[in-house]
Amino acid sequence: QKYDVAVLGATGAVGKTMLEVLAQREFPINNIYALSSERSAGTTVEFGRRELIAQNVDDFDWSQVQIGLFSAGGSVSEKWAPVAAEHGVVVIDNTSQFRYDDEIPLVVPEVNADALYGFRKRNIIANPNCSTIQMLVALKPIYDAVGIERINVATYQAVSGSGAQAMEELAKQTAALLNFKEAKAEVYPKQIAFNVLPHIDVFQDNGYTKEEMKMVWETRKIFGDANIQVNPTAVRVPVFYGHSEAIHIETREKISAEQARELLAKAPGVVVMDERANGGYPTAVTDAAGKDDVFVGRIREDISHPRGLNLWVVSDNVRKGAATNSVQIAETLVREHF
Ligand code: 2RA
Repeated sequence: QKYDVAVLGATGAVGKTMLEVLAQREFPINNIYALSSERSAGTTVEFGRRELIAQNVDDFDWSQVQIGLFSAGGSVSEKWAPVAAEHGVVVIDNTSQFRYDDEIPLVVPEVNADALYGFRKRNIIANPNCSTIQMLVALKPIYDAVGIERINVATYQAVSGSGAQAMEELAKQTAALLNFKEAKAEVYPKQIAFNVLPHIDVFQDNGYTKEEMKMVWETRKIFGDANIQVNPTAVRVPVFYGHSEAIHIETREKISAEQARELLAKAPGVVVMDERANGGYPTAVTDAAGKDDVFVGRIREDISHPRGLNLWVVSDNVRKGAATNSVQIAETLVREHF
């Protein structure tokens, strides 16, 4: 069977990648519609070897499609996801708009595909935040084997997570500085080139940022564990594609680095790169960018805690962190639920 699919936000970094991944993975598509705001309507986007013209979502007839992949900002999803859902469209939403709604599944197929059984309640499925996705793909096998009580994580997040203007800012600042000119900070509050900013999304009353709290809220919902303790620090780094994470967990039962390595090597969606030698670890630029896997290295027992384990986790934030996870949800749906 083939499906009629719409991508809303088709001219943005994630939307373009959704189209790229749908084509690359040969998702069974009958008709494909690229949807955008009025401002971006008319823009040409690629779908495999085809070119699509982005249509204004305001004029779109949702009865034409069965699946909608959304990534055009929370307010756009808030407006159009219920409209599409009422037409029977299954919406897979990459924004944070619906993630914390108890009636809406928040899904990483390798981690909690069973949560999809509830999707018909609202016909909306939420795609988790990129920094949560890669962390939980890596932690799932360990969580199932020995339980996890606490997660400390520091993230090193690429500027593509902020969108095209942020990528342009990094490039412009870098060029300016290399030419002994002043680096102007407009997208970010401070210079990002050759610098790191401990600030992603808005500050909360507890001193954490919303990006950090998303990792707490989403980990608990996806693992179905209201008691797991999560302590993130989310940092923006001068990298274009690929988020990196230094993860320190406290497990319920002791697990050795070797046991963890063996579990991870068999885990779906995980690639272990863990040699204690030069280059024996994954990095965003050399290994993760452009790929769909979650790469894990620097696996070692925590010398400061009897049941502690440390991991270094890297993944392409636009692909597995957004577009590919969304397409994998759609693949799981058509394979098992439609
Ligand atoms: C970021 N995870 O990296 C957020 C949203 N994509 O900016």
